[in-house]
Amino acid sequence: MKTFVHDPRRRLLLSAGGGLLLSAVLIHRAGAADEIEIAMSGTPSGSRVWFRPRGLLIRPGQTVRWINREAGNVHTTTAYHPANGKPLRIPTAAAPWDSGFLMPKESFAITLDVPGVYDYFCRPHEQAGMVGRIVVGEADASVRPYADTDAQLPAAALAGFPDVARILKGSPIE
Ligand SMILES: [Cu+2]
Repeated sequence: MKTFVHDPRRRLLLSAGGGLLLSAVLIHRAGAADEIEIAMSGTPSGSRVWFRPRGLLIRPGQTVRWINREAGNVHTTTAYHPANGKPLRIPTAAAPWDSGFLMPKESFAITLDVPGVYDYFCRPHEQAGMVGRIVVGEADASVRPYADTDAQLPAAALAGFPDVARILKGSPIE
């Protein structure tokens, strides 16, 4: 329930009393039981930006929702895919996504069904290393995925992908 702690509705309801909080919890569970949040955030000055977690393991069919948790910066979540002008770094059978610019508090969700490794980035901040990696189901931990396209990515982006073996251990990687 870590994502829920950051929900601004909860803070409001907490101050309004326990009864209201209980109903908020029930609504949350009914509406987003299987969604996993990835926050888009950064330092107030914008000097550092990130997806959190940037490394995530999910089951096929789970939904991931990116939310812009900043007050004054826009972000995107964009799959590394030729449709987005980038090399392919998601499973070949998977559909690409591009959220477009998300203003503060806006969000974008997708459901990932095809097992494998998904690399994605933020359009305005790829050069600053704002990237993430999701492993859906199983993946080969012994190979470095998409190594053939590494040279086409900014160094800061490449440095941002957690190792698949580390993601497969199961704990979200900040
Ligand atoms: Cu960004």
